[in-house]
Parts: sequence; C-alpha cells; structure tokens
Amino acid sequence: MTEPAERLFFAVWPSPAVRAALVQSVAPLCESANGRLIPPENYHLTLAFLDSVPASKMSAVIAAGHAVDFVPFALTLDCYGIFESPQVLWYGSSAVPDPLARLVANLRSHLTGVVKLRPERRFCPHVSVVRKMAALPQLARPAKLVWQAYDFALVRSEYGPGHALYTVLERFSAAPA
Ligand code: 3AM
Repeated sequence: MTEPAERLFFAVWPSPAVRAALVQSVAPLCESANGRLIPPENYHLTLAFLDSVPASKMSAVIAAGHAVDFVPFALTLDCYGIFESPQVLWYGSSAVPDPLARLVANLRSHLTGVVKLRPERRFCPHVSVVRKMAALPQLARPAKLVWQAYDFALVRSEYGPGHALYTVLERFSAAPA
C-alpha cells in the first residue's frame, strides 16, 4: 500500500500586519496583471520546497526545523521580478540579508538525509503575486517594505479550487535567550 504523503515547504509566513502591507505594495502589480492573481492569504516567502513527504518522515522534518538556529531578521522588499519559465510575477528583495542566507543554508543542511531536496539554486527572496504572466509590466520601482521576520513555518500545500491551499503546520522561532 502507498504510504500517505503531504506536499510540504518551509517558508517565512507573514503576520497579518505584514500581509496587509504586502497587499498594498503589490497593488500596482495586481492592477496591471493579466495573469492569475495569487490570493493574498497565500503570500509567503519560500525557504525550501520539500515536495511530497511521506507521513513517516514528518517528525524528522519538524525536528529539522527545530534544530535550525533561527535568528530574527529584517528583509527589505524593493523590487518586482519575473520567473520566466513558470511565468510567475513576484515582489521581492534585491539583496539577501546574512541571517536569511544562513537560515536557508542551515535548513537545507538539517534536511539532508531526511528528504531529497532539489539542487540548490541562487536564492531569490520573493513573494509570488501573479501566475501565468510572461512579462514584467512597465512599472515604477516599488516603495520599500521592511518585513521583520520573527519565525518561519512548515507549510502544507494542497490543490484547491483554482489556487493552492496552504496550511501552516508548525512554527519555528529563536531559542529563548
Ligand atoms: O511561490 P513560491 O515561488 O514562493 O513555486 C512554489 C512555491 O514557491 C514552490 O513551492 C512553493 C509553495 O508551493 N514549488 C512548487 N513546486 C515546486 C517544484 N517542483 C516548487 N519549487 C521547486 N520545485
């Protein structure tokens, strides 16, 4: 019998305040988009995509998240961009702060041997906003948004009606001082 599995990823999940600020910042992008808008409740910043994880590995995945030495960080979102092949329009950051780069590397290292990760690519911090959009619209550079991240999350991804359904399963924050 096939073991049950869930599609999982680690992400920085916005607080309601950050989500509201994201909605404001991406409004010009959404207004000029002729693709499929991603619902604001799905906005997030992916750290590592795990794909399908068998139920028997779930506790090891959660343990890997807790083993990460998380250091809160501030991320400045200041640019729009496009991933050509999946045709995703995003709002993101032109720089990767050191604590975020370390978080991604640390997470990948703790997940090694637990799940098979896709090969590492240059990490581009972004929030996907529109799907099925091939070109970046002509827009002024967005206003800067500073996202203070106090934790990160393990998220389940399911197929929903027309868009993905995401559920935060577990949160991981800094160890108490
Ligand atoms: O929206 P972003 O880019 O943050 O693109 C998917 C999304 O990231 C990514 O996982 C996040 C949650 O769905 N994703 C989905 N399928 C993927 C795949 N096959 C993938 N990333 C890499 N390879």
